[in-house]
Amino acid sequence: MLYSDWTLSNNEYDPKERQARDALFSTGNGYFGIRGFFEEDNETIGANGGIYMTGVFGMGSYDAWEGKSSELCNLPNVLRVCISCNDEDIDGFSSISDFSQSLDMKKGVYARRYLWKTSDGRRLELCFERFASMHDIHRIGQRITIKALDKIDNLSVAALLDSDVTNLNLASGEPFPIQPGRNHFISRNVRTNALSVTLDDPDSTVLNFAQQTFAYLNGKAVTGRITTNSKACGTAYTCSLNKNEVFTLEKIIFAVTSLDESLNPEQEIEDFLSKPASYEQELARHCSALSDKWRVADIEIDTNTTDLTIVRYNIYQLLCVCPEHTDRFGIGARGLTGEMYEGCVFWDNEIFVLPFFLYTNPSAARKQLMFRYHTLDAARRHAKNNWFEGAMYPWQVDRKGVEQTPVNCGAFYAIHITGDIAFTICRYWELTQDDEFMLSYGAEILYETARFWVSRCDYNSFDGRYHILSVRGPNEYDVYVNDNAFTNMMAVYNLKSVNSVFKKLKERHPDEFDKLFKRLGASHEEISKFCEVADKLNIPYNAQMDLYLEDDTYLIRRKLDLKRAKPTKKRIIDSTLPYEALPLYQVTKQADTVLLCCLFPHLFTKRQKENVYKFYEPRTAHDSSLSYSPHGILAADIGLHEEAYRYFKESAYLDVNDLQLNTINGLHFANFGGTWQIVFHGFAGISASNGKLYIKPALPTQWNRISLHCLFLKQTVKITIDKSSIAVKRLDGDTPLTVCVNNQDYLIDDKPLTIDY
Ligand code: IFM
Repeated sequence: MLYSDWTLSNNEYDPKERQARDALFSTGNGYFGIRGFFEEDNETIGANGGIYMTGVFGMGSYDAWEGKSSELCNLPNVLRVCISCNDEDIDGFSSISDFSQSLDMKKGVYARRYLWKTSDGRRLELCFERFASMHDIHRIGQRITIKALDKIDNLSVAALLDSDVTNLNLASGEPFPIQPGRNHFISRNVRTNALSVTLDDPDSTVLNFAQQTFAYLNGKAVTGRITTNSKACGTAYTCSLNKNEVFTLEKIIFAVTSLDESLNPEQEIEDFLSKPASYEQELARHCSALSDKWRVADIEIDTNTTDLTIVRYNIYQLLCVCPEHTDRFGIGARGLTGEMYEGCVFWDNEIFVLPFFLYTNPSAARKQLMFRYHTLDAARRHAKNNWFEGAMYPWQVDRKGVEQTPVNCGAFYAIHITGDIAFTICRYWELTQDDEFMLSYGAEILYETARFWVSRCDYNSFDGRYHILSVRGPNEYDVYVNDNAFTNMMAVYNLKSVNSVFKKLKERHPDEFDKLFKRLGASHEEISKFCEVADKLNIPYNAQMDLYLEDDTYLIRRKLDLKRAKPTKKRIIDSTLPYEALPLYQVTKQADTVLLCCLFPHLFTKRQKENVYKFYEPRTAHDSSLSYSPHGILAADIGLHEEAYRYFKESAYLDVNDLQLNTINGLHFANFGGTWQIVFHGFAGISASNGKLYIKPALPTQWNRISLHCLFLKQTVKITIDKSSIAVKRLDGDTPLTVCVNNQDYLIDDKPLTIDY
């Protein structure tokens, strides 16, 4: 892989790596996610493309908790192109040379190039580029340039909208060849350059697509002919090319679905078709919209490593996945870049992804939290169906917030997600002071989830403590345990938050607060109960070791020889020991108590954090992509600079190096958010608590300086950190902000301030 400033590229064509690279070179705009697939491929699994839309799910293949599962739907391949040269199809790639593919993250453009030879040795240079518009999210641009390096008598290029696709089903990768998945279209309507399909989901969602194509020979327009069959439509062009002549195809695609807030999708399609689009204009608008996002999101790093580019790559993918246009859909664990986990949303979103948005684009974070509000009824139903009170957020959800984990696969235990959502709601409020959100939505979630915890805790009269039995914490190798410290502390936070949030709301908005209190059927007795359970909830801790324990049995389990259990990159459960064996051992699949120290950096003493890191780090298998970043953050916090940098590398380059061996199934979005967090919370050492911004830098030796923007209390702050000083500048707003460095508070008004550390 090659790294240069804003561009990630690859110059090797390796058929075995191709589908993993398709995921790596994904692009998107929060509405579409488009893998880096070869649009001219009509032969392999890649012929199915790999284009997804946020919230668009078809019928899945197994029984979930409320009926059939759903799965992220692979859309019609709207980028399909059939190219033939002197009657030979360009879709077998064995004879290509000079291959390159690159992602320009500043422009948001994915490009590919290679040379191809006909069987009688005539050569063509083919270049492809595409973007999903950040300006008008319903649009995709595609440009293909074909240059004849020898005379070509007959070049034929058909630009199609093709519904003859199935899901990729790349999880069936072994044994090769990959078996295609389902086709989700129960009916199709094919017209001139327009196509609509109806999905097999319970709502019979309709997706409408249209395209405009423009072709040029050496810059002069060429006329095409309409082509349609029962599944595809498009425009085809033929021409002959002398040596060095160039054929160019430009195409703009437009999509609108019955899930959009559009009153008349058909009319929108007609409007699109009737106004000629321009590729260059769409591209320019897209680049400018993306550059607005980069203005706040970018992190500049002065280093002679490739880290600047890879950090930008991690951030770029977060920008591409965020559905800023809606508050109805959450961000899935693999975003819109693959089908693993059926496209579902997990705690990955709140704990790993959203911190990036909380500090760089709070309104996008609010929309993600609103997704949880819109699915609160599903969480209430989930609690009731499992004989609990209040709202129990399911572990893995589709757009309706319904549990999608296969039945009997542990979702019943994975309840920390409920506390994780409550935690992030409080973080959002603390960072933005968005009282309207808290009064109208957030407080209701906090109250209902607190009710859940009370009904989920058990009181033991022998020790006078509450306990949470039978749970699966972040360490999923503990099939289930009692009193997982992570789960219990999130529950405590959730339970206590009701009292503290309500006090502030009452103070600031007495009338609205009274209405809220009534609406929730709240009572002071119930709130006292929340506090009582929180105060008496057992948090496993060994006083002699000053160590927080993952659960109540971790210390008495056997030691596991990790070298033996994990001799390769493969997960333990995929190589040496079955799931059932693991609760016998002191083995942690992914950061658990370590993560707790990252979420509550001001709660634990330095010694406690060191003890947690030293104890759990050697016992952690990192068999999940969610493991590296918390280790990096905590290592930075306790001054283990080299360890922190090592974990940063694992996290930042995770998909590029296919560290988890499953990038083919989609990129790891929690890890992208985690990488950002290592830089922001770890290396820059920024955290917020009680209305202050804390800065405790821990720059890696390989980095000389970092410079970033963050939003805090509705104001944008620019922070530049070098080896010995911190420069802070407020860029907008007029409220002085408090920044705390080395236990000293500094007031930031409209003058920049430099603080030595
Ligand atoms: O949410 C995670 C979980 O923590 C580990 N397994 C994968 C899930 C989705 O990323």
